[in-house]
Amino acid sequence: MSAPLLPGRVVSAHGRSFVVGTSHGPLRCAVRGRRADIVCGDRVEVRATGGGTGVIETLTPRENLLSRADAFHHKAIASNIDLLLVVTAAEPEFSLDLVQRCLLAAEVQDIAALILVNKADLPQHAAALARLAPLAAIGYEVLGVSAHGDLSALRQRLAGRTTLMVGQSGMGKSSLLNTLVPDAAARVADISSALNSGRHTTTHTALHALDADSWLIDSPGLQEFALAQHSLPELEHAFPDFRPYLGQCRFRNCRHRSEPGCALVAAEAAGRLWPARRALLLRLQEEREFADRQR
Ligand SMILES: Nc1nc2c(ncn2[C@@H]2O[C@H](COP(=O)(O)OP(=O)(O)OP(=O)(O)O)[C@@H](O)[C@H]2O)c(=O)[nH]1
Ligand SMILES: [Mg+2]
Ligand SMILES: [Zn+2]
Repeated sequence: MSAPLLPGRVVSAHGRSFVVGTSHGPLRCAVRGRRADIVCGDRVEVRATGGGTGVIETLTPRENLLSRADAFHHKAIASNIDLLLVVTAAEPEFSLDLVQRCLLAAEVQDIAALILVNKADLPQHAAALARLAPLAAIGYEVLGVSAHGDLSALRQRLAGRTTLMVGQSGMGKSSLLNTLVPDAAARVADISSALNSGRHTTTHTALHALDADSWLIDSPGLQEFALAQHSLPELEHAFPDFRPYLGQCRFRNCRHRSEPGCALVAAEAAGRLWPARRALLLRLQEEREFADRQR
């Protein structure tokens, strides 16, 4: 007689080898059949096969899946996310383009997002906050923290949820994890060695339990975040600041470049939109159109 099915949550996924957290502890699992698209955060049912191993038998339908895709590759990051933490810091310098792309990815999946500005202890912290002011004005929440300081405000936001941290290398995601989950033992490299070697400290996405019903997922540093899997209307609607103007352009198929009667161009000219937003939309359009030409 085979062992009963155990509910579990995918802690990490390396190729076709998975670690699944269960009430019986973590199990190193293979997956039944040919499917290998299981990702960190997935809820699954496993059958224990002894010696700390098991087989993933079923995948529970996902609430959402955060992913990125360019013309050639689709990369799933994690699933069943309640909150996306976009982690930035005073140094090294962060890319506003990348921050916005992370926010758009969350928006497309209807996942709440919070921008963290880590390293509040550094003198350049105020300047980092100032760079994010246009996003705060759009309505995104920005929270300053120090991974080595008081994280109670952040802890409150994580309670009862699954939170995914994303961001560039060196922003302090793993440091935050280590403070919040002291036994996470995430490797935190000295920043200079991490940057000089051109390698990222964190090499795999992994889920950690904060308590019985709160989870925190750390992910490797991002250098780019392509959104070419999304249609142009999906991308436009992922800009909350554009929504009052969408459908108001003279031409139904307006690309918001230099068409007459473009509502976005007009709003921008009137100072009601941050110009970096439409510039980003145009880059995303080009990337999507490039991807379409490869198909
Ligand atoms: N001063 C200061 N340094 C910090 C803080 N948080 C992290 N650091 C330092 O920043 C460097 C990078 O931290 P990590 O936690 O490895 O950054 P990461 O975002 O996980 O980087 P990747 O894994 O490469 O994506 C380390 O040297 C940390 O000690 C902070 O709040 N203040
Ligand atoms: Mg890390
Ligand atoms: Zn337009």
